[in-house]
Amino acid sequence: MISRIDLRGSAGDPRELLPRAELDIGAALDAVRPICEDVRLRGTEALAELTERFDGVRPPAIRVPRAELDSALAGLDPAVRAALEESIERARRVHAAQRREDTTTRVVPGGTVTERWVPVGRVGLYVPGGRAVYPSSVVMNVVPAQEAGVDSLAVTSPPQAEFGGLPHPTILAACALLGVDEVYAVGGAQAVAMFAYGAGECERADMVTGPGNIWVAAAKRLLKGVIGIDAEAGPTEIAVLADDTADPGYIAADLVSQAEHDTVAASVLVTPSAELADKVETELSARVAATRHRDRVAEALGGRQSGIVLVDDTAHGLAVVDAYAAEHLEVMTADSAGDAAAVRNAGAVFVGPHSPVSLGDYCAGSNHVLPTGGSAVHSAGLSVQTFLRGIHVVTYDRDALAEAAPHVMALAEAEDLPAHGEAVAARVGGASGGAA
Ligand code: HSO
Ligand code: ZN
Repeated sequence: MISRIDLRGSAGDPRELLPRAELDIGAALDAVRPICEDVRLRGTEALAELTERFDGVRPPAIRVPRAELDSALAGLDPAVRAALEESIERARRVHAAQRREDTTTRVVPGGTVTERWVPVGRVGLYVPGGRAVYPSSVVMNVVPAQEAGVDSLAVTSPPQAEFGGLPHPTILAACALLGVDEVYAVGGAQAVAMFAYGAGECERADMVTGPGNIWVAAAKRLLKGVIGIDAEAGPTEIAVLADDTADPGYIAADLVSQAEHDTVAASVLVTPSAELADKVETELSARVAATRHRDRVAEALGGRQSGIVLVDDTAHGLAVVDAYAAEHLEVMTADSAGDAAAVRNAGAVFVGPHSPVSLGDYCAGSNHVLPTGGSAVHSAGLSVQTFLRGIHVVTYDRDALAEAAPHVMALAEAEDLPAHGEAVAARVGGASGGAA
């Protein structure tokens, strides 16, 4: 059911042997272009028509009334409410600690550079509403934005015909718990355009974040520049680095857990132990047969993006998981902490037998919006930092400028930009002329 890839004795680049599901966002660009243009030109009228066309429902208004948020919260299952509250609280603690202090460096006497961290002014958050209804993702997007100090935060999610044209009630309840009261019933590419250009009651936003389907990803790519975006999220991935000290039952459970997201989700085990590989395979068969979404899971595990990879030893395994750069990496080895510390590329690392990815998905305090598709080699998950800009504030006095002047002038000359030097000479005199 799950393929096996034997890399023992091979020192080459394993990346080609660990293919990933690819999302062809480029092909969707032409389809979303007229939609975004329509929203730009006709605002709420376009939104109403597009919503009717794509979601099969016409909400009474694009903005969800406050009373609907309150009643969704009142109707929320108490156990789910308690879980969301705990998730929010833990995420707040972790993300509050990420907030950086402004730093001032005295470069020379009389010359300083301060890095001032300033939150993005207005952020729009997209929450999917089809098969995947993830109130946990509302938490993971809203908490870092709030902890960064973003003061205008709007959420949008597609209207659901079965809920009278409102977004899913657990999404509304999560917004209410987080104190977000600006919520729209708009989905797809048109939602990204609404944030990029503004429409009716929804003022344009500076940035849009959150996962979405291929149309949402295409609209983000198209409108990037008009509006800031987070990463383009692809199908979820779990890689497990384990040796024969690991529990095969735990590994199988975790591989199945992320495979449940999507038929193109990737579940990869990297191990030097063929015996462990056999045991995990046996455990997988039993688990897949018993799990609710067995068809989806079986397709994901059987897909070319999933597999069990045999390596020479743990060091070789570390090289393989680094090359793969998984969104989620679990380390269950004789020295889990030591091996995890050696990992260079991963969205998040889960250490030891009692830190499964699903804990991180909901309630570890860590963020679950993480780089996929190998982008963990250059990017990190969503954090407070995503919503902050470090502005350099430069303050030099006359003496400090005079001292730097020859260097500015030399470099300005070298770049054939003499007016650059003259701007300094105008203040302090010097070779480029001008009054002192
Ligand atoms: N594993 C997903 C996040 C998620 N899991 C949401 C459950 N709900 C991507 O990191
Ligand atoms: Zn998950």
